[in-house]
This record gives sequence, structure tokens and C-alpha cells, in this order.
Amino acid sequence: MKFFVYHTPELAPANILPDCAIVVDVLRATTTIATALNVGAEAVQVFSDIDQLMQVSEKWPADKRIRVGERGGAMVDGFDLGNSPLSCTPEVVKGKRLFMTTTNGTRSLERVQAAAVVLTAAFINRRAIVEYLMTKTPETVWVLGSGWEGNFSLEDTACAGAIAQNLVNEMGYPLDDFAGNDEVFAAISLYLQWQNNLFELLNHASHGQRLLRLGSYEDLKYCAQTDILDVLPMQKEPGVIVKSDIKKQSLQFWMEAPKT
Ligand code: 3SL
Repeated sequence: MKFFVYHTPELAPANILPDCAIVVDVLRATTTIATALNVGAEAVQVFSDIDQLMQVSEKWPADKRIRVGERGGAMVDGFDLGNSPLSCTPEVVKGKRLFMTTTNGTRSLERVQAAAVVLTAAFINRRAIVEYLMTKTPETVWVLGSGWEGNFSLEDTACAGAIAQNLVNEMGYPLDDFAGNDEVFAAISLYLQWQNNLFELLNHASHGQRLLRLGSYEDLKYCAQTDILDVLPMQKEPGVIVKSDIKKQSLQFWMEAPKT
């Protein structure tokens, strides 16, 4: 496995795609996606463009859709929810499709949506992602941070490092063979520095500070937790992310396979 980290979608190479692309937007799109799917949302369909979201969601039954969106951290006018993962309770989202648009996370998803496998990751579902990679061992893996309007964000690269570090530990890969670019070393170092203080890291992050100004302290606390949800969000068709059970089937196969 060759593992690459790109801090933002703009930094990923053009015209090629990996076997498996993992999009990260810890604050907050991919944390919200994992949370919504974990409590029974039917799917999350992502759009970078608000008008396109309105057109597509208009055709969906009104009682089965929720429009979720933010710009600059604040809820889009006329939408049902902003992008807080804490709004995604079973009462609100179970059985429904979330039509989501966000400033950065949905753009990253669009950048890699043609890859063979597209997953979304955050700290809260890091372990589910690692288990998938351990069982499927794709040849090339990209972790794509979402950043903020083209700029680096601490939390996304730290999450990429959390995935890489856990994988290297579990699989015993020599780091020099595993790392496809220098960013992998940087991401692991960042994670190791902050792994026991992720909430503090999110408080230092520029988007964390933006969210705190908007009153989202509880969101930051929630997004800073590691491995609390066993959910694997996977794209089933371009832009449509569902909860996959592939990870469980594969892990069971891996554990039961006769050792040679
Ligand atoms: O930029 C994004 O995609 C968002 O997740 C930003 S926010 O945290 O919802 O404001």
C-alpha cells in the first residue's frame, strides 16, 4: 500500500486518482456525515453548489429529505439544518436523505468522486477506516484534507496522521515504504504531538476559532473524540454516501481465514 496525504483538494495531482480516496473534514462535514449515517440516515448526498442541491432535492419526497448546509460556518437561509453533527439525532435524520452543501468538505468530495472507492473520515470514525484499509489493502490511498478555502487546516492533517499512524502500527509497515509523500510524515508527527489533546488542537485551529465565535463549543468537543463510532461512510454513486457494511464482512473473513 502507498499512502499519500494532501492537505487540501487543490494540492492533489490532477488527472489521476487513487484506488481509494478518503476525504476528511473534521470541522465538520465528515464528522456530520459519520454521525448522520450512524443514527440511520438513508444517505448523505453532497453538492458544492446550492442551486443544484435545491433542484435535485426538490424531486425527493419532502418527508424524506433534510437540507443541510453552511457557508462560513452559519446555516444556509431556508435550510433545515446547519452543519452541526449534534443536530443529527435519530429523531431528526433516521430514514431520511441529507442533501448537504458546505464550504470546503463537499468540494473535496467532488474532487475525488470518480475514484473506485471513496470514503469519508473524521476522528470519530477513524478506526472503521483503518479496519477497512487493513482488510482491503488498496494499492494507492489518498487522504484528502478539506482545509479552508484552499488553505491548510490543522485538524484535517492531524486526522490523516491518526489514520496513518494507526495503520502503520497495526500492519507493521516500514514507514519509508508506506509513505507516498512527505506529507505523511508531517501528518503523523502532528497527530503524535496532539493525540492526547485533540480538543485543544481544535481550539487552536483557525476554523475551530471561527466555530467558537459562532457558539459551537459543543461541536468542537464532539469532533475531537476518537473512535467513538463504528461507521464506514462510502460513496455508492457519485456524490451519494451511505453506511457500508463491507468493513465488517471483510474483517470477519480476515479473522477467520486459515493462516498459511
Ligand atoms: O467547510 C466545510 O465543509 C464545513 O464543514 C465547515 S463548517 O464546520 O460546517 O462550518
